[in-house]
Amino acid sequence: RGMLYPRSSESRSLFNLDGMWNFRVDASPSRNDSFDKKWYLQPLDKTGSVIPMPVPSSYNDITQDKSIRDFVGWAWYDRQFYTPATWNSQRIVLRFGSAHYYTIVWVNYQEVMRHDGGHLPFEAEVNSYLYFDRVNRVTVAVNNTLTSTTLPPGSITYKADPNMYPPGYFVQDLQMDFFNYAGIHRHVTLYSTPRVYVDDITIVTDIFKENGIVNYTIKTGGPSDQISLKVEVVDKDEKVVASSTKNQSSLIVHNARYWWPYTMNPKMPGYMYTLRVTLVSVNGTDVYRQPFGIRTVRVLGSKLLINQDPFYCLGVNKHEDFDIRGKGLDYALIAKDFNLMKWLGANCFRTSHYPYAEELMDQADQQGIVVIDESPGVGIGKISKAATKYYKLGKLKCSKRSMENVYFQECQKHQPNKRRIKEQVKNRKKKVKKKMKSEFFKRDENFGNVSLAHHLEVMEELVRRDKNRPSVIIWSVANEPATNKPIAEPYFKTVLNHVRSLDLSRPVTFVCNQNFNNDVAIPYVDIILVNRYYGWYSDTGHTELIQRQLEYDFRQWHQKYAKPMILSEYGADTVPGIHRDPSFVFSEEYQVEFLQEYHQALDTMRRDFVVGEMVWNFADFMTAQGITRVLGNRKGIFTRDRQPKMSAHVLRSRYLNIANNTHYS
Ligand code: E9O
Repeated sequence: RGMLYPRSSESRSLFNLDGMWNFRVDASPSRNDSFDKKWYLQPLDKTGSVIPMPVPSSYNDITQDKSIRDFVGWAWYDRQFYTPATWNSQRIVLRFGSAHYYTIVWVNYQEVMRHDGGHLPFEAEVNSYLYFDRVNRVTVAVNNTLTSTTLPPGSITYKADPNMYPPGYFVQDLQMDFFNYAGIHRHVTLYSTPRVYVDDITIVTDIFKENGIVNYTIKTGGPSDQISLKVEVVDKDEKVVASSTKNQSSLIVHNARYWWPYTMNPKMPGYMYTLRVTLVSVNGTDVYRQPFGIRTVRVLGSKLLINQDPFYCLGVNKHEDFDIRGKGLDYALIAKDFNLMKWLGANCFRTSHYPYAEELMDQADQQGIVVIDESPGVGIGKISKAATKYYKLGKLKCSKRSMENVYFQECQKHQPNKRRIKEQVKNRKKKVKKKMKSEFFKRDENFGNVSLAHHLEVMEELVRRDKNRPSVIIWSVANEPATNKPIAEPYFKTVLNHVRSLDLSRPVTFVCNQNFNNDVAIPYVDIILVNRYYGWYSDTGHTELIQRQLEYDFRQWHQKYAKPMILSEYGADTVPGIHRDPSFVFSEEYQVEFLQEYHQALDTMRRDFVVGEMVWNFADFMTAQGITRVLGNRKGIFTRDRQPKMSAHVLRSRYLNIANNTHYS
């Protein structure tokens, strides 16, 4: 089945179910009362007291109730609606743009679908559940619990100590550095199509001299009537420039306008054609208009080429994150962020660390901004640094401090006895070793068959949704997985190759924060994306080391793999308004100096094998509560409310300067 974006046409109508829904969480100790008591068989307000909840929005920051903000478990929504009587003879589909994460949907108290995973759309035909002569009710239960087999993965820890915690007390541990916003995050749409309909369209383009080649495949759905097709490529002036009557063909567009990132073609960026598909059957006519662009992406040697020209990514990493609505779709925010990206001179963003709203992706297509499209595979198998180090060294150095401790304790009790001290140190080492070892293998379930199967499914859903977008130039299957573990190799080989089997027209990768000599999955990527934090998480404060360390690191990667590279993250937490000269961590001066050191290093490699740089992060964003995060992650070059820090001006002059001095053929 396809997952075309719902678009109105002469044969299709849309009816938006956004608005205020009834809402209530199941906070019962078992988190399962709602199912035991069958809330889905009655109006939600009959099960207890409900509150109004906006859709789309995360529910977390809407109320004054901490237990809703931090809720883990089933959240329930319902609302009523009427089905237009004129749709009676049509096929009617109920579609969710996304809900986080596991969702069950009922229409008129009958289950119509389930979906596993946030960030991606799901839909079902609902004709047989709908009334046309009275009111309908849609009920949604959505569960945000993250476990070892969800994407993103997480874990639930029960607190056993009865002196410290009440019975059944548990916490949700995250393996990601952003707030676990939940709810119905995107549009809920009821739409109609004819009974025989256009189900899916796949378009892959190529270029040959001044011509565009449009390879397409169309799938139809519904009763297998005799059908006839008309497939037309329509340009921006509504002119038909190529056409066919086949469900699969290769069309030539003479003198095609290529789709370009706006930095490569400021006069005509993001040129989009439409594939107009007209399906005629005895059941009526369906018309669907699929936007697309004519362009190619290729990795050649150490270069990344768009339409055969080298592309340098002047990028930002983003989040779907804003005050009050959390991860809820917000058109004003989308427009503002694209204006800020243009102001900055950015030509690329990564959908860190999950697929973004289709309405946002549309803007990337139309405005000529390139996208690295990432799955929700963030923090897979994530383990502590110490555990990694232990595994790598195969032995454990007992710290001087703990030796001193043993010695000190010994002295208290007896005359210092060398043999006994040695024994004690040995025992201590053994204990720590055991703990470290169990720590290292702790998250291995993230690489198990259940996780793998789900990851493959998610990649299928992502590719199905975004395959026709010219802006998407790279698929990223994960962020910072524990690819220093041997168990990660078969897992990532399978995921990466699976994506290639779905789409051969784009490079495939994951975003890596491991070392050039211990990463087991990098051999399977087309382009190497590395996150680095020299001068922040290591050698904190020592900006003078950044150039040396980054250059050494990147040259090693390149020597070993000879693939193009992107610095996919680098950044420093910065509190706006804090100034220090000389620079000091968290000050605006530090962020500026930090970025500039990275830029100097990048400039020695960017004409060579480095094909892009992406600052972490575009804007400050919310995280879980923790002692290293003061109201969230502050590595934004913009504040959470989208005002520039000093660093934004610095990055802007760099990006504009590079874009203006890069000449494309
Ligand atoms: C992922 C992103 O979601 N990368 C993180 C970002 C951060 O600001 C986070 O928000 O923390 C950086 C990971 C860096 C790990 C470096 C460990 C080095 C220890 C010496």
